[in-house]
Amino acid sequence: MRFLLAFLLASSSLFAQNVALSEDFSGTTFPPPGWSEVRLQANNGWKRQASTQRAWHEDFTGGTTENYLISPPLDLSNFTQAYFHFEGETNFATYLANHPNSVGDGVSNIEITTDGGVNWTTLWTDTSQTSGDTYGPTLDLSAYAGMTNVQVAFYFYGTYAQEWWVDNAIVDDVPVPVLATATNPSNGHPYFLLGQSDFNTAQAMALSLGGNLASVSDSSENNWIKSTFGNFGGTTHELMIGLTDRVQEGVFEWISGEAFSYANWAAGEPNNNGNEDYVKITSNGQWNDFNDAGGAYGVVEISQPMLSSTPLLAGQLATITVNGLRTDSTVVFVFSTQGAGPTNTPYGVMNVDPDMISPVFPSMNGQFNFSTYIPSFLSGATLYGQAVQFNADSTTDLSDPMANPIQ
Ligand SMILES: [Ca+2]
Ligand SMILES: [Ca+2]
Ligand SMILES: [Ca+2]
Ligand SMILES: [Ca+2]
Repeated sequence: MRFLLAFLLASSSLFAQNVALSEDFSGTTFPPPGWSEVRLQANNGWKRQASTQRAWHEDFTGGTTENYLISPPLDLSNFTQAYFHFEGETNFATYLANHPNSVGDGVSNIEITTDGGVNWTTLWTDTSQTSGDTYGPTLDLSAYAGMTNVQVAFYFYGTYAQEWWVDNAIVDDVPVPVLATATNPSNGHPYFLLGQSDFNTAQAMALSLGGNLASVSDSSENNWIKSTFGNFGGTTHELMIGLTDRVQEGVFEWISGEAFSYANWAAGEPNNNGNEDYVKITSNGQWNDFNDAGGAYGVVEISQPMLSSTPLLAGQLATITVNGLRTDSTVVFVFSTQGAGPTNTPYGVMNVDPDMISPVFPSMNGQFNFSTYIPSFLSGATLYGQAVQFNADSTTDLSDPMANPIQ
């Protein structure tokens, strides 16, 4: 059975992620445009620390200080779920009121309002035990999805107080944010830096982006990842890669399935100290196995294009998406309802029995998608498909074949 897919609409976007707020405090204006500060007690206040490019509330010994650093009003009306991510560091933790050895009355909160600051709800409070603690929590704002005029704030209170740095305040609709993206010129692969999370959360996000946590196959790739993402935002980050020995202790495997050969362990590592089954690139580029309970910055690598579709319903529109495309490539799709192939085509041996080859589309920013009408007479058939990426260096990459039922 032959049919033509009608290419009704082609569009591209870098992420499926919707972002309502993204502030890295790299601009010299403070508070940043749209942000505001409310000083309930006149003493001291929020400022920007230029050396670390973060928002900063110093400790203060001259009395009581109480200040809100407040985001612009956020429109979450198109969100069905929402999350607030930020990064923080606490100094003088014993001045927090809830510290077990507290010597102060300090409070550091994340608070939220929907009425311009008349009423605030506390979402998170700083429970740091140790000075110099860094953390990267994700707070579920899904109760506020669908609303407008949502504002989040960093609230600081204290007398002889703690010191607090905050950075990378993001409101989006994914449980771990994408902080940065870059393409490695030596292999053409797109990479993404994720916010802090455990391994499984980061890998789930990697899959949704069309890739895996990164597989590092040589020193060139290791050095590129370290130099590209290791100092993101002006602060040093250790980077979680896709290597784990959680299946069998001491047997490390790439989560992508690539063969494990290259390694760059630091002296004495991996030591499985306690139980360490995940791996991060440390500040000098060498690797350490670690326990992911505290979260880490994951690095995602997209090694080949991935083809997917929304549910295929006869007589309705469906959206077909290719993720993981190089920015220098063009792409074609081959489709069939006749079988899985293999078949020789002008584009190589395809795992479809082709009766339709799409026009050549440019790939843009790693992802390409289009909508197509599924004729009603195809109900019960299977749509076989595969994408071919043509790279500027004359190489080609085939996506995994798709075989999706038409309902
Ligand atoms: Ca920053
Ligand atoms: Ca790789
Ligand atoms: Ca281990
Ligand atoms: Ca270790």
